[in-house]
Amino acid sequence: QPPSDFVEPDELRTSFALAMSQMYRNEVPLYGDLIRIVQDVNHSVITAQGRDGAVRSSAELERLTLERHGAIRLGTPEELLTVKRIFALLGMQAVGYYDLSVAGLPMHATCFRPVSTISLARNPFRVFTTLLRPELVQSDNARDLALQLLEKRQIFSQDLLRILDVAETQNLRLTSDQAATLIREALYTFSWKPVAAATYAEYQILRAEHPILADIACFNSAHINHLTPRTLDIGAAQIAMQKEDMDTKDRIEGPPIRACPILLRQTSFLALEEAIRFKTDDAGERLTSGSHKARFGEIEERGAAVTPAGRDLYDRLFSEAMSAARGLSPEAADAILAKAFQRYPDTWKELRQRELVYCEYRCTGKALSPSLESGEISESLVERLVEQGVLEAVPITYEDFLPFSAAGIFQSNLKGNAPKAKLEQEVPQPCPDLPGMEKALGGSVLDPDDLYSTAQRESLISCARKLRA
Ligand code: OOG
Ligand code: NI
Repeated sequence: QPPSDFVEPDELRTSFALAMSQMYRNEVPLYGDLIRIVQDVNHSVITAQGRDGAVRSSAELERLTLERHGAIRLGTPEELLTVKRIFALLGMQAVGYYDLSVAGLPMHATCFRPVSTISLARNPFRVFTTLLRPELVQSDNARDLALQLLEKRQIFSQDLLRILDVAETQNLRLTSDQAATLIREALYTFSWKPVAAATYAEYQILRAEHPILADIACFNSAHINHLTPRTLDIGAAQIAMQKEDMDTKDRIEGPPIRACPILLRQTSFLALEEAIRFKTDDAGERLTSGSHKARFGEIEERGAAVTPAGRDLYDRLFSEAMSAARGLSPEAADAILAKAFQRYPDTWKELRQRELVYCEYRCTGKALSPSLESGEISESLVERLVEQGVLEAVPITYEDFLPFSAAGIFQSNLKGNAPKAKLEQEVPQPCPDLPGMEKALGGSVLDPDDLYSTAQRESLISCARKLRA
């Protein structure tokens, strides 16, 4: 094959994300409503902000319109390895480690996403991918049953496995025919199965232990459980969701409203109760009707990526506010959070000067002024150039997730579903296992901070080159 016949990974990722969005819209019509709401809100924000707002070019608008993240929950290291091979073909790698034991969940996660500035600008499609940690399941009986069910299932088709092998002999590239097969077969893995792979009795044993355990182990797929569009105003989008009678979460996760948005804020509508048929015995000849809750709708607003110092300050203020808010109403919690975050600088200039956020620097075209040499020494050179309008500092978008927000989203979907004693009385002991995740992945997860600081540094190097020329 001449190289030009191969589909570029960035292009394949966009085709895949569009196909997944179409599939999810067919499966969950409320998702279509969510997309409409978010697009209306975004349109109003862009119109109100004009040319100096969050979206300044048609490329930025295209990224925003395409932008989604999804989530899947996997049962075994073998499943994770195959999923990693699928995402590699779409130009997505494992970035970051999320310990969900902080929320009493027997699982940990990573995110598959593109990593280069260019690929992110084209389509930042990401998939939050959780992996079961059987060692954290308390009941021996439930753990053994879950592992037995997982051992028996095959969530990947033979055609999918074949195309992965082919791609790997073609330097991770596919022709357009092969790409179509990959998309079709991979979507099958991520689709909803209305007939469970477990008997109703098995399902109930796992669900009594933990609803997430039943979701992970009882189906012959790693169904996508939400697909999240990005909004420019999550407050307005949440109000619009409520106007359409969507059963929304009672608080927005993440930082409070700020003049300079950082990290991410998320909210969701709660998981739907969906009809499922279960086997009554292992032979599976007779089926019985039941239901299952897994799929929900989520929206998010993304702000600037923060440096380790910025993240430290965020974590400190956040956990301080959340312990003070324990047991209070959502409104009271939000007020406490807003008050705590008065101590988080909220102008881009101060955020930059205190090195709390990452920025991409661009040359504006304005020449260096002769006074440069005699300027204030106390300010950094870069900051002076920004002040003089020679450089423009554009905050880098946060492309990752927050473990406590993820935990909050999980918990909101378990409400009234899990035995209360398990969720509220036990104080979860955080027990991260990054080496375990990396062993399952057969490689390391990338550090998000390395990616952001490299993007910032490279933008400065390229500005320096232009200014010297
Ligand atoms: C994932 C929940 C976390 C997010 O955006 O942090 C999440 C799941 O329920 O599988 O959606
Ligand atoms: Ni999500």
